[in-house]
Order: sequence, then structure tokens, then C-alpha cells
Amino acid sequence: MSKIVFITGATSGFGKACAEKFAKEGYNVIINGRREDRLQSLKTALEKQYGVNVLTLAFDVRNRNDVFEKINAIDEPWKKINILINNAGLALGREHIDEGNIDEWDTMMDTNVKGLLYVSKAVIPFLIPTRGHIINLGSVAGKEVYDKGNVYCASKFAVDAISKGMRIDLLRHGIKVTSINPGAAETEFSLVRFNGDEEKAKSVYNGLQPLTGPDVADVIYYCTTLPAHVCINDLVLCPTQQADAIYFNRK
Ligand code: NDP
Ligand code: 8X3
Repeated sequence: MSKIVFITGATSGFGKACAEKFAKEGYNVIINGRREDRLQSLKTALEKQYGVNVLTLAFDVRNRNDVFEKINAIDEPWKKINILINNAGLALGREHIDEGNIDEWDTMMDTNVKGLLYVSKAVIPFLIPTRGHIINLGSVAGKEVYDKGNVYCASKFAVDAISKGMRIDLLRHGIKVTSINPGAAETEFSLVRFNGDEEKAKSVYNGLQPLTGPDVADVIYYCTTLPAHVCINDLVLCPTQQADAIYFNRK
């Protein structure tokens, strides 16, 4: 019986790369995101290429009722979840805090913090019998605050605290909790952050060889391959040209 991984935010970037990596390794995959067309084409591609089963679960992680209804309605065989990858998330804007947009703050906190909590609360009951593994996507932005990062950084500091809390509280169930904290990675992240402005998005990676989705997915997959008694609790991965959230060596 193949193992099952549940990935939020699988329509792009790290989530999509994780779906591809885990499917390639023989996992059956539950993929979530809001863009149903992308979920459907990813399902078709993965099933055809790797011969695994893929379940699409379109919902907005901010919608508390939808999260619980959709997850609880999954067919029983799909509930034997081994790994949850809490990846859905975003940054919006980059302004001084006194000039920030409150709607954008709400969206970041609702998605990155509350959405992650809703999905975790709904999925943890299925991870208890499998002694499963939770992977939370934090960020270097959750380790240091950078200028004009304010609320996005706060949301990722919250993810860091939630990962620590989960690790303590889920000890009694033998559930592993791994916090993955990437630095600059070129996905759709900056396009979303800068509201589709391609020039601004590109400039984030000026003079850098950034991480890619597959770089991050390979590291996540590695964390899930360790023996049952070994857990990577907290992992920071950056481009070699990036020391932390602030210092870069751009060429
Ligand atoms: P992308 O923008 O490429 O992908 C984000 C994914 O999140 C999409 O699949 C999107 O799907 C999904 N998503 C966003 N909002 C929601 C929502 N409300 N409900 C369900 N799904 C949602 O970005 P990345 O792959 O780069 O980012 C993935 C995670 O990694 C995020 O948590 C981000 O904060 C974090 N991160 C990113 C870094 C980077 O430099 N790229 C570095 C460190 C961390 P859809 O729009 O279809 O709903
Ligand atoms: C994404 C990385 O440095 O752009 O979390 O905030 S950063």
C-alpha cells in the first residue's frame, strides 16, 4: 500500500514541486489549492507519468468551514495520511509598516497562520494512527525581520512558534514536525507579492542564483526518508549567495 502525502498550495512553486517529487517516489498525493484547473492538469500529468493516484481538493485554506468539510469528506482509504505539507502561503506588498495595506495584512495572517492551523487541526486526527509527519513551510523571514517585511515576517515567526508548539504537543503521538525555512526562491511568490509586476518580481533575484521549487522539494523529501527515530526539527536552506534574511552577495 503506497503512502499518502497531503500538500497545500500545490498549484505552483514548492507545493507543485513536492507533488512531483513525492509522486515520482511512488506516493499517492492529495493536492490542494484554489485554482482547480491547475489541480486537474497536475493530477492528469502525475497519474500518467508516475502511475500513482492523485486526489484534488480545491479549497481556500482561509475558509474554515470549507477546510473541515472538504477534508472530512475524503474517502476512508485516503485518510491514511502519512505526511502533511503545510505549504500554502504568500507575501503581499513590501512597505514601511506605517504605509502598509490592512487588507493585505489580513490576507497574509489569515492564509499563512490561521489557514495552516485550520488544515492542521483537520488533518492531525488522520496522522495519529499513522504516526505521521508534519512539514511546515516557514521562511528565513521567520528567523530574522528585514526592512519592510513586517507583517509577512510576523506571519512566518508565528509559523516558527506553531511548529515548536506542535512538536511539543504531538510528542505523545510520535508525530514528527519539521520546519523548513527557505531563503530566496524563484517561484510565483514575488509575482504574487508585487501584484503581477514582473519587473519588480525579477529584481528580487538580481545577481543571484535563487533556489528553485525542485531544490526545496528534494530537501523536504529527504527529511521524510530518515529512520523512524530520527527527525529534522528545523532546517534553513538558502542560495549559496544568501547568508540569512538580510545579507546577500549579489554579482
Ligand atoms: P507560489 O506563489 O509559487 O505558490 C503558493 C501556493 O500557495 C500556490 O499553490 C497557491 O495556490 C497557494 N495558496 C495561496 N493562498 C492560498 C489559499 N488561500 N488557499 C489555498 N492555497 C493557497 O509560492 P511558493 O511556492 O514560493 O511559496 C510556498 C510557501 O513557501 C509559502 O508559504 C511561502 O511563504 C513560503 N516561502 C517562499 C519562499 C520564496 O522565496 N519563494 C521562501 C520561503 C518561504 P492557489 O493560488 O491556486 O490557491
Ligand atoms: C520568502 C523569502 O526573504 O522574500 O519567505 O521573505 S523572503
